Amino acid sequence: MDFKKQLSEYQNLINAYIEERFKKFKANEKLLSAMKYSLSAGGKRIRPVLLFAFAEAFGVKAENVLPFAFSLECIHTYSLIHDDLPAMDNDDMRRGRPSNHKVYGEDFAILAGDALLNLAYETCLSACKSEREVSATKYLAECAGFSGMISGQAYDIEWQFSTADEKKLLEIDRLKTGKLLKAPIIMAGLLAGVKTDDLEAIGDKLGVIFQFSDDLLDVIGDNEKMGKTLGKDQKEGKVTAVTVYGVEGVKDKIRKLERECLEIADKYDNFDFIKNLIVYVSERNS
Ligand code: GRG
Repeated sequence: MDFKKQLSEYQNLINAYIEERFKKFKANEKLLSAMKYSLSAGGKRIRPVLLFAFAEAFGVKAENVLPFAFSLECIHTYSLIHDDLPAMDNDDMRRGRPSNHKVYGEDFAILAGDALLNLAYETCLSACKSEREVSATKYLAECAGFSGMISGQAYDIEWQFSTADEKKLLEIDRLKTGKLLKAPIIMAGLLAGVKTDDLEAIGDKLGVIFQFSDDLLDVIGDNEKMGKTLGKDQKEGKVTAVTVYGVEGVKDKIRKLERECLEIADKYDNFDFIKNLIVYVSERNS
């Protein structure tokens, strides 16, 4: 199937699942509305798509990993809601709309994030049928938790305005963005009972590509396509891949990592969609 068509099929699959789940929830109306506001605001759904793509390449149907895809998107969305808060990155726009706290207030934005995080694990645990699902859930918790994404956010807050330092930059990126990007790839392997160093390598490299592209797009991207305020990192003097390597330097690094990922993917006969996805992530403009 054509790449764009398959991509939108995967995006539609997760979007429909989100809609279905929310129809059944009963809770405080404003809280549910705040949760749904951010979760349904669009977004590329790259983490669910990565999970579907790798799971299907290993013979597990996308439909069968939906609860895990949903949980990844819930955790990602909670991190964006909390990251946009005035106490964190203080962003007014996200996914092309006013940030959660701008619409629902800081109190409900915090609660919506907390609720999405809990919903993620509730969903994973309800889908645990064997040791495979338990391992995937545990892996997700490690990636999102105190030694993963949250640690990355903590280092980012501590180091963001220190002098441009490649080692610190790579550590922030590996944890803050990389962990949740790598999670679906390894989770797909765990759910399918496949473990290879190749998945680790693609996951690590794709995480760096993703954050470097984000830093690049903050400088050369289009506000409308990105759906958030650009140029903020530079204006605030934040250390990013662009301050460390320069615009052309970052582009070179992304191209090199993209080639390395494609070389690994080439070893597998049925990785055509995955190869296109690697190119899509590496050359994205939103
Ligand atoms: C608050 C615990 C906590 C963590 C926040 C991920 C994160 C940590 C903050 C987000 C800051 C940020 C913009 C990071 C750059 C990479 C990134 C995660 C971009 C947004 O992800 P996309 O491009 O967004 O997948 P969409 O909207 O397409 O889902």
